[in-house]
Amino acid sequence: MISNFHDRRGFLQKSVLAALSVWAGTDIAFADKIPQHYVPLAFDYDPLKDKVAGMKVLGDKPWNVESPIHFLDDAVTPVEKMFIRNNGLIPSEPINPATWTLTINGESVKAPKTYSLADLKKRFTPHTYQLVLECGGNGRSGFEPQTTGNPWDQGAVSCAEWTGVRLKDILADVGLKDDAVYIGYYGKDPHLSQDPTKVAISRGVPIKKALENETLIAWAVNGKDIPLAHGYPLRLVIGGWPASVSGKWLHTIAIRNKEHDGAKMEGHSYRLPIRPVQPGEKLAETPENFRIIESMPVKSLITYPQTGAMFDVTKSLALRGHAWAGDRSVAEVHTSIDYGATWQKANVATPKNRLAWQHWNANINFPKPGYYEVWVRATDSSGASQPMVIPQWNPGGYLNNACHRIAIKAT
Ligand SMILES: Nc1nc2c(c(=O)[nH]1)N[C@H]1C(S)=C(S)[C@@H](COP(=O)(O)O)O[C@H]1N2
Ligand SMILES: [Mo]
Repeated sequence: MISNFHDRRGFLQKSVLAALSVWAGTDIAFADKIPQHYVPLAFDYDPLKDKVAGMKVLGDKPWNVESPIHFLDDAVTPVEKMFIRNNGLIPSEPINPATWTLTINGESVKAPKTYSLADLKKRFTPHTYQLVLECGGNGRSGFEPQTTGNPWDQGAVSCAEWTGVRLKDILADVGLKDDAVYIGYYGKDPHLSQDPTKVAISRGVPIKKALENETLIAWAVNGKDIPLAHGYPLRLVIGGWPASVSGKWLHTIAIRNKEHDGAKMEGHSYRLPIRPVQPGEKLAETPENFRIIESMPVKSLITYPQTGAMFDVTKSLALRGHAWAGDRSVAEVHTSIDYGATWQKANVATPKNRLAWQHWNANINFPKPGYYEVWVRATDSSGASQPMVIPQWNPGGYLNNACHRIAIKAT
């Protein structure tokens, strides 16, 4: 394998030079002088160009960007407000959807098979679903002591409308062996080190989750091409589980006869200790001590009003937001304005489809002017509800689903 930009000796590939001159609309002067491994500015993609102003940038190597919570007020998250989570570099190679392929291989396929993007669109029935993608580390900044990993607040979540074909339809066409237990994805994003022998991330799910109707191989989001930062031209989309299983820039899915062992499947990556640990405790990172995170826990957000809002105490205040619960649905949402002493039941809408978030709203009256906090707490279809405070500390800082709170002032 060679780097996606330079050839084995480190020179810019001819195809890259060709794309560069198309971009520039002219010849590239001194093309032979472009230093080895240098990325021309024309390819220095800035994902913030495709975002609304005010997104929170956690870092640009790799690019990690989250939404302030009040940006998540839309019923369906617009791509301009979707968080970005990258483990490696955004592919800088000019991507040609006409030559892009998806290969299904691995120990548990009868024979490997490769599809062009056009094949996928032509040969299988497209489906559209609203799917919650939430980073397993969303809320990590709430843990004490801080863990390694991006210190997300609560904005590493989205629910957009994805269009593609069902992975199960493709796998039925490929033909699986009886011993298939897991899938693993591979994307085109280079490792941060640019070392072509290293993989930034390659995760997967058990075959049962992979074969659900809502597991899509998607080429569109909210009716348009997927933006480059979110996996153009093809990605896996698996709702309800840590979004790290939704591989971007997808080119291969391996069907495995054992748990997938790609990058970020090991150690404490996207895993929880099997027993409660003390905050800060160091636990040997062996498979016996950790289990892989599967369905995400129940959670809710107040997306309107935003914290800091002022309102007229003589009128009731219309609150709203979303709630979701991994593979389950949300049964109830409650709000409190008295620090959890009493709770009022909110209205909860049914989801657009399985694995979509559910909208809730409540009209609340406030007894007198003053400072208030509004807390929200959702309960899932199994009766589990969100903790009031930070849940069990864990070495990766995953699954903080503590109740969301806003501070507002009645005048
Ligand atoms: N190829 C590839 N796929 C990837 C990642 C990545 O770094 N490379 N990051 C994963 C993680 S950890 C998350 S949370 C989601 C984020 O999806 P988004 O950037 O479209 O919001 O993509 C997942 N898929
Ligand atoms: Mo993530």
